[in-house]
This record gives sequence, structure tokens and C-alpha cells, in this order.
Amino acid sequence: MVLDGTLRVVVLAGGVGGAKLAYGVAKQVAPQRLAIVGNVGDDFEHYGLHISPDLDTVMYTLAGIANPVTGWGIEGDTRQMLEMLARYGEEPWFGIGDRDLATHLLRTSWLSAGRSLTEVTARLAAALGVACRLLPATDGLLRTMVDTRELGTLPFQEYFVRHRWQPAVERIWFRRAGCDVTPQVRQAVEQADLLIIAPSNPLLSIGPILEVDGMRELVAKRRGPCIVVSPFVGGRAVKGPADKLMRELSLDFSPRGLAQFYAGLIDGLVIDESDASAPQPEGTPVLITQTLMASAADKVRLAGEVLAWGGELAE
Ligand code: FO1
Repeated sequence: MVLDGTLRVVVLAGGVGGAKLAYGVAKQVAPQRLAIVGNVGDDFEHYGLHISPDLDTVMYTLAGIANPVTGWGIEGDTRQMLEMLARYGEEPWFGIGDRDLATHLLRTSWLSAGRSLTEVTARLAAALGVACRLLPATDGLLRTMVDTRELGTLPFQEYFVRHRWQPAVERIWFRRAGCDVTPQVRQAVEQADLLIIAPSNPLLSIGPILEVDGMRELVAKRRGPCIVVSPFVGGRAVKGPADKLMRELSLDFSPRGLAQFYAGLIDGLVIDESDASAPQPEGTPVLITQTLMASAADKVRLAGEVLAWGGELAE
């Protein structure tokens, strides 16, 4: 297969790290040939609003309006609503900006009018000028739950944001109901020449995508290559709790451990130069490069390398 822009690509992405690579891919793949499958395990209800943080992080990033410092939320957004909540005596632990609030209001309103999360996400993304498909992994219920030693079971955002992922984790599990792969995701994955697993947290972002009923089989039976980009640099998570979690759950996330986590699904692993001397996988080809994406140029360069490698693996 020649990389002449005819490559049909699907990216599995979680939050900030996944959104960065998705941005780089979207700069090089024609929008009608690109679908981003987003994690819904972080979704939660907050003051009656249905919030989909990872879908919004990818959407804002692809739309070019994401907060460049945090990676989530809208650049330049204000916090008047949060300040008013505090005035009422609330402890506004989840930082919803005033512009960001419009996203949650519309999503909640459209969902309660009977529209699917897939339809809602497509309408919001299109309105922001996002040309490629942004597809929730499922329209059903699949929520990441975290069992912690000190505080018992916490819904994901309570663990991640309210308690700043400090409580030691004993187990991650999923509250689920009717969480099938959507027809849109099935079609995109089946038709994809290349599947990219973005550098998102394997347990908290990619795991919940693969947990969707039918997703793991769908990914495993594809004929085209699947490449995973490691979210670790120098054995550490670039952002968030990934490495702390691995230690708490005594999981090995060296390149060898990461390849084992995705065993049966991947044809290639992309790691950072700083992990070249860590234990390497047997039998899975490894591309060693710079995976830290600090600038837009980094995102485009890394995505270009992954796309080119994918093109070769698909030969
Ligand atoms: N992450 C935080 O660490 N603190 C926040 O206050 C916060 C608010 C927030 C608001 C909207 C949104 O779409 C995402 C937000 N996130 C926040 C990120 C969110 O917790 C994601 O789940 C993480 O990025 C993990 O993927």
C-alpha cells in the first residue's frame, strides 16, 4: 500500500496524550479517511449534566481550541460559573469553564431528547469544524470504577480529579450496561488499513475502549496492522497516573510489558529513545523515536512516522 493519502486510519484515543497524536494524524490523513474512537469510561453525571471529558478533549484539540497548558478544556475559558458555585458553598472540584459548559448543556439536552452519544458528538464536533469522524467507543453505559485502599470504590473522575489520583489503587473495573460497539465504530475499524492505539493510559483510557462488548475481537481479527504508541517516556507517564498505577497493580510497563498488555492485538510498538535500554518485547517490531509531543510540530512528526511505518507494515 502506498502512503498517498489513501490510507484509511482509525485512532483509539483517550484524553490528553491520545488527543495530541490524533491531532498530528488529522494533519496528514484526509478527514473522510480518518476516524478517532474515543473513550467514554471517564464519562459521568455532574450537577445533572452528562460530561464526556475524553471525547471533549479530543474534540477541542482537533478543533484547535484546547487549553494548551492543561490539554483539556477550552483555551482562554473563564470560571465565573465555578466561582458562583463556590459562592453557594459548593466545592467545585471539577473545573468546568464557562464556554465548556455549553458543550455539557447541549450534550445533556440532546441525549435527553433521545439522540445517541454518537449523534451528539458528531453534531458538536462538526459545529467546531472538526472534519474527521469522532466516534464514542459505545453509546451504552461503560464507566471506569477504581477500588482504592483508603476511600473504597470511586467513580473515575472522583479518583482522577477530586482526589488527584493519589489514593492507592487496588483494582480497576467497569460499570457496564448495553455497551456494544456502535455500527459506526465497527465499520470504521473493519475498513481501516491502519489502526493506531494512541499514547493514552493503557488501563484507564485504552482499556475501557477495548472493554466495549465486541471491540477486542473486532480489533484482533483485522487484517491490517495495528500500532501502539507507548504513553511512557523514560519508564514514566508523561502525564497522569499511568506509572503510579502500574506499580500499585504490579504491572510491568516496560516496552516488553506494554506489548504483553496488548498481546494479540498489535503488530508494532513505538517507544521513546529513553526506553531503548528497557526490556524489549520478543516478536513485536519496535520503532524507537522521540515520542514526547511538546509542540504541534512534534505531534505531526510523530504521527507521520507512525503512518509511514504503518504503511510499510501493511505491505
Ligand atoms: N482534569 C483535571 O485534572 N482537573 C479538572 O478540573 C478537569 C476538568 C475537566 C473539565 C472538562 C473536561 O473535558 C476535562 C477535564 N479534566 C480535568 C480532564 C479529565 O479529568 C479527563 O478525564 C482526564 O484528562 C483523563 O483523561
